[in-house]
Amino acid sequence: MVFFAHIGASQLERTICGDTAVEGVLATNGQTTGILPEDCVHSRFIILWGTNPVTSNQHLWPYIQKAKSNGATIVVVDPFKSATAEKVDWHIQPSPGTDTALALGLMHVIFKENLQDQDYIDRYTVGVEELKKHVQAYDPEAVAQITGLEAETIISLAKSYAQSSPALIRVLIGMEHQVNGASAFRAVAMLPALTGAWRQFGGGLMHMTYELFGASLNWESITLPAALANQQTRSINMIELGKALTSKDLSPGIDALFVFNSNPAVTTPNQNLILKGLEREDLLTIVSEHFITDTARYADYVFPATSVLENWDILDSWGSTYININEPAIEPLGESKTNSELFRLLAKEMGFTESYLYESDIDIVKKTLQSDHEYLKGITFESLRKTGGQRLNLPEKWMPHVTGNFKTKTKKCHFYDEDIEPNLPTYIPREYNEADMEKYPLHLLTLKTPKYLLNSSHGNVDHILEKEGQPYVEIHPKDAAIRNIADGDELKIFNQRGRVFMTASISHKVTRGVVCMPQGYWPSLLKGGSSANALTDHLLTDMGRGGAIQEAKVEILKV
Ligand SMILES: Nc1nc2c(c(=O)[nH]1)N[C@H]1C(S)=C(S)[C@@H](COP(=O)(O)OP(=O)(O)OC[C@H]3O[C@@H](n4cnc5c(=O)[nH]c(N)nc54)[C@H](O)[C@@H]3O)O[C@H]1N2
Ligand SMILES: Nc1nc2c(c(=O)[nH]1)N[C@H]1C(S)=C(S)[C@@H](COP(=O)(O)OP(=O)(O)OC[C@H]3O[C@@H](n4cnc5c(=O)[nH]c(N)nc54)[C@H](O)[C@@H]3O)O[C@H]1N2
Ligand SMILES: [Mo]
Repeated sequence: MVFFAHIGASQLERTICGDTAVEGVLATNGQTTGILPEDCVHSRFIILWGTNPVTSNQHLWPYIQKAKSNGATIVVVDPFKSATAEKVDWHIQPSPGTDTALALGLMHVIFKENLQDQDYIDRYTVGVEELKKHVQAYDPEAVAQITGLEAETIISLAKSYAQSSPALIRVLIGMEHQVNGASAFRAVAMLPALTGAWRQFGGGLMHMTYELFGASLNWESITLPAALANQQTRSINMIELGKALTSKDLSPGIDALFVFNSNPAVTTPNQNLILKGLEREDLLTIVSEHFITDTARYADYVFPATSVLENWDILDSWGSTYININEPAIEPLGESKTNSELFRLLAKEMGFTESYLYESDIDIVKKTLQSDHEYLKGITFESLRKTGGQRLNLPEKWMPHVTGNFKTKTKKCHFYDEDIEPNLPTYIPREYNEADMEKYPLHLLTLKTPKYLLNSSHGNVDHILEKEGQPYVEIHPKDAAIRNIADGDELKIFNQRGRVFMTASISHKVTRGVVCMPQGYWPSLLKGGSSANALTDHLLTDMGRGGAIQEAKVEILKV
């Protein structure tokens, strides 16, 4: 990053993952660090809201199972019957992108049944009267219309949640890839304050833990020097890469693209527009990679990158409280270089002399750990080399909001915020024109369901693809019947942006009007040369400038 700042390159808004979710939770709580993963074993009612830990958060799942064996009821709220939804007590399957309405509907019932914790609300929250008024419009019947759920389900979920203790809601990022993704997180994050769930150990919201590392590691030593940080350079949003590479309006246009740690030809929405951009003869494309990915195929230069076996690194976490050191097991093979070594070599070739361009990886690791913060007490470069990884030195019982202590400007939980538009989370669906809705009536989810892929990583490894098996598009029996589709038929799934060929799996994993296909497959390895993101759009979310990737509409034909 220092190297790119030094040469004055455009900045990248790296918002494809987490920013929308975080923005929503921050609006309500001012911080995302709620309940810690291990502490969910104390919960008696757990809602896994738009997250699929059996596949995507495997280190959390054993704790959820422990909670279950301790007597907890486990609920999943997900428009798709994920691997997790198949294993829990209660799967609630709303239409995609309707969680804001569902959360407000639960609040409606909680107020109506007088199940709120008035004392907690009075002491530690802002705007309850506005919220009460606002949720009047979200009665169970209205919310049933929006979400496709039964009104009874909404009432029953609200009562079970509010009457269980400790009650935990686990969110990660799943529902952020919708146009109103941040509003959904903002609304869901209000529930534990409304019911006072934060008062109990194991009750509240579980989201991210990265703030613990943000507070304790020595970031100052490795951030940009002030002179560079204050430079005025434009930002390009990574969601809009295709648009940025092909736009005639961008001035100056993009002449060179440097890709590392990412495979946008597979993972970024509007795949065909990205490929069109990558095909430009006048674009200099440089990729640092382990493999010739579908992005690297378009590169003018490919540089071999080291793997985790060959480089020093320090690993903080999104979801755990452990800090780990990565020590190279072997010397870099062949000509492979760590990302930072590649930038140092480029800086040298370019004749730059600033010392900040030349810090070694091990120095960066050591400096990051130089901190007097109490969370890092007993954690040093030497101790990490011995242990490999250590838990942050956190207080015995982590109960962040037992007595309020929110990190908002008022130090209270914000049901209402005069500085955010709208002032209360509001269900605002995307409006489609009628002609498009007729042409592309099915809502497409493109999900990280493959068991052995990590996003697009490993998507080129034969034995992994073999274990993964054939990719299927899930379609509801009624949607299949009206299209004369039988199980196992070859299908073309298409919209304005592209088409993907995949085999039909007729199932109740999706509700009527929703279809689902796996994300992660490389387009070059699928029939027709397109994969899931050929159908998604580079539309941005309501807050946080993330991507509304799961907002795609498609039609399906038998081929
Ligand atoms: N095995 C494996 N593990 C991974 C990854 C991987 O690729 N493979 N990727 C890693 C990454 S980068 C991340 S960010 C995490 C993500 O982990 P999660 O937060 O679990 O997110 P996703 O897997 O994207 O989606 C989780 C669920 O959200 C649901 N969902 C989609 N739209 C909505 C909606 O509008 N409302 C609701 N309620 N639910 C919705 C989907 O159907 C899906 O089942 O996983 C990480 N772990
Ligand atoms: N349709 C759809 N699209 C999605 C999602 C979805 O659910 N649906 N999920 C989104 C999410 S949450 C995320 S996080 C993104 C992830 O998208 P990406 O960030 O593009 O993640 P990967 O596909 O894992 O690509 C990482 C690449 O970096 C390479 N790599 C690994 N280590 C190194 C290294 O040390 N140096 C260098 N130079 N390269 C290295 C790997 O070989 C791999 O090719 O995808 C997003 N895209
Ligand atoms: Mo992600």
